Amino acid sequence: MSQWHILGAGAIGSLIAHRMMQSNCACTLLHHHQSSSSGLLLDGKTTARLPIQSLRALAPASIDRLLLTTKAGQLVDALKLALPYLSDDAVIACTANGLGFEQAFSEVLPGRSLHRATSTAAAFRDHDAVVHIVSDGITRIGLPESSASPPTWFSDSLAILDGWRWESNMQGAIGEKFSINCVINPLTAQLECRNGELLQSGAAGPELTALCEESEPLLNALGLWSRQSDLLSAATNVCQSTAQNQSSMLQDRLAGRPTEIDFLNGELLRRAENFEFELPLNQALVSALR
Ligand code: KPL
Repeated sequence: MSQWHILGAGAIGSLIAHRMMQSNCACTLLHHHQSSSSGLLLDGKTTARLPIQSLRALAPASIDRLLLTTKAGQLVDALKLALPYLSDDAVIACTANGLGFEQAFSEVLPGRSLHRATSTAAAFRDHDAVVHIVSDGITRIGLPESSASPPTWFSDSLAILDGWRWESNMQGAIGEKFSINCVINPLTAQLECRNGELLQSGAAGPELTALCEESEPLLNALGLWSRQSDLLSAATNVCQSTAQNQSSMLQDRLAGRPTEIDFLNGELLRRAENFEFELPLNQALVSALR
């Protein structure tokens, strides 16, 4: 079994590295800082110390499997830093939310595939940089441009982890996650509320209802939201099942980090240019959160 290298020691990267290490799945958590260090992680009542190696300490061409766990905005820069350490046929995957970085990826690595992973895992990093695991959720990984069956590198490593599934319709999974993230994340970031606070007496509140009504026709036209159920019911279900969570965009905003708005509603507005939809709520959210 070859080794996974996880680049990005934030909440999701630390969670995945921790689970791999617990499952004896060979893995190294990396950051791009000069020297190696360690991070603290709270898994229920158990505290773990995670070794974090410096990317620069690796030998050239020594990465066979790279999982980029940075946010969308840092993904291409992280990939560029990792380039000298990638073997010729390295598998590359990322967990970032959103769309719109595919072109930049292809410019850095022409002709190579970027596997995508979408996750319902919830974890956050507190003010003291301690990562807290809230839930492992389900993580689907696959190749957007093909419906290939699980490759060996999935079956012999990631498949061992609880909640990891190979997704043969990754394009659909990305569109679904993108649509949900476009309606929940910016509202929670703007209103500074937990996901459950977008609901009123268990049903969708006015902001969530209005944003779903505005966005769904465009998401449908773009082929991104193709589920039978309407977007509002699906978003309401996610808010119910993740009621206590702070969305990733709210976490970024509260921590003063750049948000993923450009890769969510910003990208939606870019893709809307050929259509005639009125999108005032999306426009206002992008201006407020950019
Ligand atoms: O994916 C999420 C995120 O916060 O990015 C949701 C589904 C909204 C859960 O918080």
